[in-house]
Amino acid sequence: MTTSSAISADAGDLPSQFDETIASDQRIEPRDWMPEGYRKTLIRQIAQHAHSEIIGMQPEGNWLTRAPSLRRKAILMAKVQDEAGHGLYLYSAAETLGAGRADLTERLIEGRQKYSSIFNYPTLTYADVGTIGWLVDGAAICNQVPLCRSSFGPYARAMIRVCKEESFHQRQGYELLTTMMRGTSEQREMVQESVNRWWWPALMMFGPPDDKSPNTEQSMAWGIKRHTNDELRQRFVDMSVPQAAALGVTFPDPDLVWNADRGHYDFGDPDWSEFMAVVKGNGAMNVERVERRRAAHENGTWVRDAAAAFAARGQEEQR
Ligand code: BYC
Repeated sequence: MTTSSAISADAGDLPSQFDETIASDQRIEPRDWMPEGYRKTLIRQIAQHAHSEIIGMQPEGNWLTRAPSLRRKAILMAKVQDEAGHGLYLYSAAETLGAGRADLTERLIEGRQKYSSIFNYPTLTYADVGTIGWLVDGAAICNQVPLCRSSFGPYARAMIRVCKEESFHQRQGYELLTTMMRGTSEQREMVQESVNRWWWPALMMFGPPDDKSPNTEQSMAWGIKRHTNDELRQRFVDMSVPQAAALGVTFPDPDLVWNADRGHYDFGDPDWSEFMAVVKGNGAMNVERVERRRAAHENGTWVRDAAAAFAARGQEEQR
């Protein structure tokens, strides 16, 4: 739905039009006036999200050459390619706000823009492919389904397609782990060990606690975010506990217990000092992830140059 026609405010009063659009839960589109802070916040979040999708190809890509069967390899290859597509939808959404993709990529490889903390952990066993699908993509869905109702049109529309694909990713991860849990005792131990490593980092994906989240209040007021970090983290825990029971694994949290009064699971606090260290670049894989992205970007220079020359020649011929 477009915004301008639905708004009755005086055409000259652009800030009021913007406020009314947000208040009436309509979408802001790229051609609409928007406050500079709104535009900057969106570029920050969308770019960070796009970078996460692209960097997120690396941990799973690590297992492409060692997948245990042709079927598993084909599934994993399709999933990793999907992540590249998600990055492209998101960079395109950022471009509608005036942010160039080349510039955003430079910012990523110079360490001036962030990507999700989760991708700075290593994938040590093949079970990690399943655990990433189940918990990491599961957390991503929990976080991203509400973003389908984000106030900025291009971002919300990109999220609809991303979420559909993420749901498939989550199911393939859960199916992989289910298969391993029906296997040998070594395979079951491998799954449990993997879940133990990924549980806390998955909880950190939702960002710092609400009282330490500088951006949440304004982003909620603008309808960019629809829920706080803690609300979504709680939703994820509540959703994951019965799935873990069905799978036959446990989470490494002694404080995880059903609270009948709240109607939710209580759970322990992630190690926020570890989160801060990873976000600042000191996680196990930060340097390697960014270096690999830089090398891929540099190795692709000739492709971009060739594509630009081809497009220029096409334009020349049309004159
Ligand atoms: N990692 O005020 P806050 C995926 C930063 S893709 C790193 O709460 P906000 C997948 C935050 O940016 C997963 N940094 O911020 C892909 C801010 O720093 P700046 C990515 C984090 O934006 C491939 C500061 O901490 N998903 O799942 O209101 C394969 C304070 O935080 C993190 C998205 O990007 C973190 N975990 O809320 C498989 C979803 N958390 O920028 C799977 C869209 C926080 O002020 N993004 N920071 O310097 C969002 O929903 C929000 O940006 C967040 C953070 C909830 C992540």
